[in-house]
Amino acid sequence: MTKTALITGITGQDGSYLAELLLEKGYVVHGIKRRASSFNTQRVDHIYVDPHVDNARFKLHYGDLTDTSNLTRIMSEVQPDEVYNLGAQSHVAVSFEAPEYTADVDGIGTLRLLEAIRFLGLDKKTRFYQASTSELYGLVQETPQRETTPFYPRSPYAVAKLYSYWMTINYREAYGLFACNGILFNHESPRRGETFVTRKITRGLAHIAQGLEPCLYMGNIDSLRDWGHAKDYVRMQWMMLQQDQPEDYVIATGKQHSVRDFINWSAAELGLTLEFSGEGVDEVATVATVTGDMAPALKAGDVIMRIDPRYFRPAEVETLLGDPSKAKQQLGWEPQITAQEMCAEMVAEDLKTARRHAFLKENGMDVPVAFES
Ligand code: NDP
Ligand code: GDR
Repeated sequence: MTKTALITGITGQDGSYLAELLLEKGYVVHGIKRRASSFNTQRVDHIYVDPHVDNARFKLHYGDLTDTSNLTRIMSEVQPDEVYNLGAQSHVAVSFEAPEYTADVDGIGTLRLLEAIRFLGLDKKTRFYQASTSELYGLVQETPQRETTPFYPRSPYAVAKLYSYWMTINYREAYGLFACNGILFNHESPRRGETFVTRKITRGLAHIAQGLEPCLYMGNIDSLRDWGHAKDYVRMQWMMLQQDQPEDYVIATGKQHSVRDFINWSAAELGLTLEFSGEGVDEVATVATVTGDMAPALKAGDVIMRIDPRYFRPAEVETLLGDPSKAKQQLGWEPQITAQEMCAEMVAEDLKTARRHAFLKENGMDVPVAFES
């Protein structure tokens, strides 16, 4: 029987990969997109189906996680077998700037969906996936972090997500809802938002290599993360909802790297070696050698990274490392793509765009401005 899924956050990184996966599996996929003053569906445009086509299996609805009646109406119309709650104000640094909005979307938004399922009497039919996060561990209490590790959130984002984590469990225990938390560690891809650290680096260095930007300004480059590929992680989101019993799972690679490592890998993909010198806010990265033709704008001695304290966070999560043993043992899930392979893919994609922009610039045409991130 054809299954129907509803995805919040379908226009985001994970939403777009998950929609692809579910369409491949024969699902009818409904997604909630926000109204914006300009187009915001770039990540799903390639799977968009004209609504005038008969039996279209992909449908977008205008909506917002802050709007209870809208969510309830969509849920009632769609009658989903599976709900994937991926929508969120997902930027940790921004959550310090907009804590109340973040709480509303990332915390109460989840409650609104859970209540809609209950209110509509869908609790026996609809399975629910909550996008929980390694940010719950924050100031880590145990390494590596697993499903039983105590939480210590360090940002308004993480505190809001903690509320959603417990609400998901509460609806499971109180109403027997099939509801799961995926506690996902950082995952990236060429579709990653431009202001998250990995994409900021791959996009920034590709632009610098092509002479489109002078320098990358970074925050805490000693921060340690367990980075995986979003494609691997959305597979696990689906797998969690196919089990006999709802449970929560850590999804991670079990390997940790620094932001500095990621800068070095990205540089290497562009044929560059770097030297780091100076300390703290005075640290810089200078080009040591250039090989190949990927960085025509650079020569040895160019400074391509500086520290800008504006990118330090009021409370930082210094280190995260996940233990995905439960996912491996119970579901047979293992990541297929390493962090370094993912970095190579991201640089290659960003270099293509940067080369296109460099060509336009050389020929006197307008190049999209890279706003600060
Ligand atoms: P993105 O930031 O790429 O996507 C977030 C999505 O949520 C976008 O579609 C966005 O819409 C939508 N959204 C934002 N605010 C609202 C709102 N008020 N109402 C409805 N939709 C909204 O995130 P990712 O794809 O990377 O992450 C998916 C989920 O997983 C998020 O909940 C995130 O917090 C969580 N997570 C992510 C991890 C990661 O490393 N990527 C790790 C752990 C958890 P728009 O396109 O219009 O902005
Ligand atoms: P994170 O991801 O906060 O872990 O949240 P992000 O890529 O933003 O930061 C990772 C680490 O890099 C450090 N950093 C910088 N970060 C950004 N964005 N910009 C910089 O210039 C910079 N310099 C250093 C950060 O301080 C941090 O330590 C992501 C999001 O996807 C969340 O939604 C998700 O829940 C978690 O991953 C798991």
